[in-house]
Amino acid sequence: MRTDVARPVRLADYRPPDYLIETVDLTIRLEAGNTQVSSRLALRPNPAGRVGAPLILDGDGLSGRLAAIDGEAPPAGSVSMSPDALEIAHPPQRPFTLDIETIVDPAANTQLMGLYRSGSAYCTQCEAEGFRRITYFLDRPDVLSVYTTRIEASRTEAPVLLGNGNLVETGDLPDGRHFAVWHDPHPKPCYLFAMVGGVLDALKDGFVTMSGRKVDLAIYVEPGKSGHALYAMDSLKRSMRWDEEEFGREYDLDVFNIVAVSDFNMGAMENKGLNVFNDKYILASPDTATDSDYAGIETVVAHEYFHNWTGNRITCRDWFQLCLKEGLTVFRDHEFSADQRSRPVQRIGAVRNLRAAQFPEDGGPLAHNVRPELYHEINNFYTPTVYEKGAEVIRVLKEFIGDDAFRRGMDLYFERYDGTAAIVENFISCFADASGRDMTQFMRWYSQAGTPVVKVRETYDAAARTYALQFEQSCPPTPGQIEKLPQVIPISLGLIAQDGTEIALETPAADQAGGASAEEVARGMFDLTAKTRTLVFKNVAAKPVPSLFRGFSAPVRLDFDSSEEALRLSLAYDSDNFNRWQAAQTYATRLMQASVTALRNGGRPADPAGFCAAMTRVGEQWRDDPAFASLALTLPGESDLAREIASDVDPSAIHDARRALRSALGQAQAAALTKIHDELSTATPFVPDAAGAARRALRLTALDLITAADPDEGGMRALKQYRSADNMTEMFGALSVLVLYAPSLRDEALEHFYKKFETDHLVVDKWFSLQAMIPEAGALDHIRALMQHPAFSMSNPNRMRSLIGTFAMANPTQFNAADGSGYEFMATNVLDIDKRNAQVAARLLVAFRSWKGLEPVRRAKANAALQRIAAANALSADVRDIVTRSLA
Ligand code: 0A1
Ligand code: ZN
Repeated sequence: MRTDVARPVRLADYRPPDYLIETVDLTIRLEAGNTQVSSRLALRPNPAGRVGAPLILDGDGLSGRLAAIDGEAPPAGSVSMSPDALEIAHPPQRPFTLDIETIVDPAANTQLMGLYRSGSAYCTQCEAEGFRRITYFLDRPDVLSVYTTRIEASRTEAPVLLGNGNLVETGDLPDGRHFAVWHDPHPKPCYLFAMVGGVLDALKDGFVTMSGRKVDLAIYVEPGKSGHALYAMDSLKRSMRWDEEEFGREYDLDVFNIVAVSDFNMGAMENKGLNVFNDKYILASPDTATDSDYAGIETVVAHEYFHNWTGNRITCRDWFQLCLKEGLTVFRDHEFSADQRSRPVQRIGAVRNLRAAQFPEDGGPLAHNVRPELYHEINNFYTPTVYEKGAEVIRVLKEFIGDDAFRRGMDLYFERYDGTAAIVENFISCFADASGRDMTQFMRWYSQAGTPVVKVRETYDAAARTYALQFEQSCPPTPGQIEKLPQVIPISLGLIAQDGTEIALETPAADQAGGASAEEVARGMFDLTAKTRTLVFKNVAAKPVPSLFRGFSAPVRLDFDSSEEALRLSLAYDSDNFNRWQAAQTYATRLMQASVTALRNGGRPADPAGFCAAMTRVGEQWRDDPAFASLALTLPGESDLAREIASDVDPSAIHDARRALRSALGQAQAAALTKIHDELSTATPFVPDAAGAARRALRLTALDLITAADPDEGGMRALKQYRSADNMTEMFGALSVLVLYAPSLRDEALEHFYKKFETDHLVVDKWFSLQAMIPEAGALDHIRALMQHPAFSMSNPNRMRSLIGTFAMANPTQFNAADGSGYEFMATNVLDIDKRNAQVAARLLVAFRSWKGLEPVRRAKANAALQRIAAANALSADVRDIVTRSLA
């Protein structure tokens, strides 16, 4: 294991490599405890590098030897070798070859980086720095090489042998062994290398590209499961078509293979022509996967496929540029999902996720720029900020310059930088050129951490019939960044009249006070670039209700004191569905915040009557848009509320406040909710499309609220639904209600569910995670008991995340138990897991990211748990980095 790297890596220190590697010829002889890797590298000095510099190849825990330089044994003393580096002090200053032999042990690789075993397969994971665990190499993304990979293995142990690129040769070897040779003609960095060998079944299909080329598609899965890959295959073909139609991007190899494995640190990996997936994002059938699992598969398959252009054809110069591929690719997968499903529903989901995962990061000790400038451990920068905020920044860019200039800029980017390792400035320069706009200020989105706040004040002048909106932006300090400068914030807005109609926007001309450009007015999109801006709207007959940041046009917090009446009007009439939903959320948040304060002072929850009345219309009109009704009727979560409260947070008061409002809403809407639950029960065959998912989501929302109001009635309905369900969405939804809110029915239901699905590991993960969420005092004891369950494993990332991760991230009252037991439990487990899998341990530790906002008693306990981790010996670089930054 690599332990703490004392020296941080800084963007400012970037230097081009001194040597380049043109071709890589690998022979990998697979054997569980003893895999031999022979690598022939064709190198040459880099004209942009230092002349005569030593050549230092990266390694990580390797053992092996340098067999030859230019085919000859290296002169004695010319080479030094350690597990972490191979150094040649005076390499030839002309093209030369190196032959390197290493031996690795895939069976003992518990970090799941480099070459490892998962189930019946050997597989690899090289991003970010895993290739150096296979062989010595210039393991940095700006060294692009053409790879040829020969894989040898026992035919029974690994009948399937896969590599990057196209298959060029296969054949038999003595002793029951065989081989396959793969060649990838596209130069790539080593983090995109992959190989797989194993006993796998395949689902095969084909795709004809826009220029008429035929591509063989295959998804490899554990034996017997190929029927569960149909939806992933369908998603892949739709992604390939969409990228052609929307971005003009065509696939560039004869084959595209996906392999699903059950041991994987992250979601999936975009290795060239050979994506490797956590099987959770591939395997689905109606009776084992929920609608949200299906949506996850569609998104992740698309994401990895889209990387072929944004990530692989154009890669990153260095890891500081990670958002160049990740933010852009998330933006592309969001757009894809919006086109495949419902745009507002997708947008609401993405914003919920941003607020739940990225806002807390940006508001706590782990805050960092979308493009960081320093890291100790790059694995810890695969964050919601780089991914989700990175995607929002692309959306801001598109709004700022408009759709046409955005598309022209993308075309320019592909044209100029194809085949290169680029930086964010390269990317942005294409949009500057395409739009003619100065992007200097826009770049602050990459260099300033923290969530900007936009404060808005309104003034209506009845006599002048004018309505003014005054905007003021600010950004809170974040670690190492106290002063912030104004950013480019596009504000999409509309005005709603008291009768619910949309008011046509009219402003003075751009050069007058309160004015705006004709283009801004036409688009309803106004740029806030200075610290403040005032917009004046003319011919406004009566005070309107503003609809601000429609579609969440910028990743900011809005600070605007709208009246309850305005929120009701917006909820009922806003032409922007996102803001209709937002109105319900804002309304509920305010009420619950008032309740939290009251409850902590020994009082009673705030009066919910106005809110409940406003929601009546939503409940009654569910047929118009079941997806919207379901989203609007779902109250903000406990962590949403904690984030809004931000300091002196008391998770148990938050839980009680939310429970009170859920139950009041359930009571007020009882009639409509039971109607919804009854009417939507008519069994329709399960189709995992947006319309079906919306109906099922609404039915579950109704069941949840019915249960909140009347646990007996809810429990009865849930039991009936559980028994009659013909798909996992309805079954697991019902089970969730039974487990979380009907203690007397819980055990029997859990036992039944486990028996029914014990052979399906993805369903068993759900079973563990549901129990980790029980918001009751005994939760932790129950979790400890579950860790002794035969199906639990401390080596499978999904299993650890389903039980331990869910507890920390989705059981706020118990993780934050006032006695500190939840924190201590996490500390113990993080330390234990860190010995085997540093990445998983570090990610679990991120659960403490908001500890500084807790009320004093919990805060002290969380601090103690973090200090205990920090004091431990032999921490991985991953955990050391997170714990140090968390405590700073
Ligand atoms: N590039 C992948 C994410 C990824 C990163 C690191 C990994 O190592 C364990 C695995 C996957 C993506 O964005 O999908
Ligand atoms: Zn990605």
